[in-house]
Amino acid sequence: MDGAAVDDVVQLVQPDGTPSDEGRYRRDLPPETLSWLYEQMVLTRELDVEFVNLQRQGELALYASCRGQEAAQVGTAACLRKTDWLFPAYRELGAFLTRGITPAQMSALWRGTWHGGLSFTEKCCAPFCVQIAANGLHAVGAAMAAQRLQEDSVTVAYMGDGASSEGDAHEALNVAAVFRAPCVFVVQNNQWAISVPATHQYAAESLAHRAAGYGMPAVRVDGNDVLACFTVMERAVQRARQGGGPTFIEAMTYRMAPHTTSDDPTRYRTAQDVEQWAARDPIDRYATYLDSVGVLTERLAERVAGRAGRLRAELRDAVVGAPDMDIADVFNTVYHEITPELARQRDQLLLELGKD
Ligand SMILES: Cc1ncc(C[n+]2csc(CCOP(=O)(O)OP(=O)(O)O)c2C)c(N)n1
Ligand SMILES: [Mg+2]
Repeated sequence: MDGAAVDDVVQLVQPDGTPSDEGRYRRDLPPETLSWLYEQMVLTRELDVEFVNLQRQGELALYASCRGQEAAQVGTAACLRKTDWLFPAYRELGAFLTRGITPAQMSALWRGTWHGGLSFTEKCCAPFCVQIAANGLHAVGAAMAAQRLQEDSVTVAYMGDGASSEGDAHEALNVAAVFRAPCVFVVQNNQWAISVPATHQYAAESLAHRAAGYGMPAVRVDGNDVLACFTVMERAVQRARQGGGPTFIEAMTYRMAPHTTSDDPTRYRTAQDVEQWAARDPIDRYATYLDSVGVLTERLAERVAGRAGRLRAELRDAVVGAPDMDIADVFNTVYHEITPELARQRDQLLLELGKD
């Protein structure tokens, strides 16, 4: 990618909130965009806290927190067009929110009242993909479809460091590069795949170094620096839109929370490790920077706090007391038209449940 050397990690704002001397990606964004990025990150953090609370109160079956990854997710989703397609995994709350997916839509999967987030497609976002790396293939397929239809939309595959070791990731990356698919791979290297450290995922110098083998440009970015994520992504998206093919972005970040609410990370990582990353918090850093450039006013902080409160309440209202799903939908929505075998299984279950 122009100007980027895979050995560098692109950073525009340092952990203490002061600008870095990075010249290749520097970009003057208008104050509205700067404050919008801040708002999206804070809303993501607040909503994430509410999700965890709801799970702890027994209202959700499970939840996978994105705490610490707000910049990587918001920054990469914020520079897209509404017609560009997102192919998330399961931890992309910041990307979902930036795309306009509602708390009610996001929460239904975690509560088990609806599956996969089929309604996300109205916003050009694929449903959650828990099968790690499978969404990479979907993203490349969709990108190739756009290419053949001569649309200029771009697709984005979100993956983790762990997902990048899967066979599906290899196939997706290879096919994307060979056919110059307009797809950007955003690999959030959050240092962990459940309890497996990222260092066990690659023998290369970094995940991004692998891209050379596919013939694909790669860039490593500070995933806790929202401005760096935004500008690196903007350039990759532009390249894909202009027919230049895919890009591999490795966003260096950290999963601050447990893998999911069922996990206990104290069994495999040290408090010191977590503290070191806490000092690089993406929101604190950006707030310091915004303050120094006069964008973080009291008015903005109040507006964001007000919105956060309303969004948390919206999530809670959508979750608490939500009716159970119609179990027949598990079968009815597999294909456009249900097959005779699935219909037989559905009817048998309904009979057993006394719901026929
Ligand atoms: C194909 C497949 N194999 C195994 C799993 C079990 N699993 C769920 S999450 C996970 C780790 C994923 O780590 P990473 O890709 O780094 O994403 P992160 O959870 O860190 O966001 C695994 C192995 C799965 N969901 N899908
Ligand atoms: Mg990971």
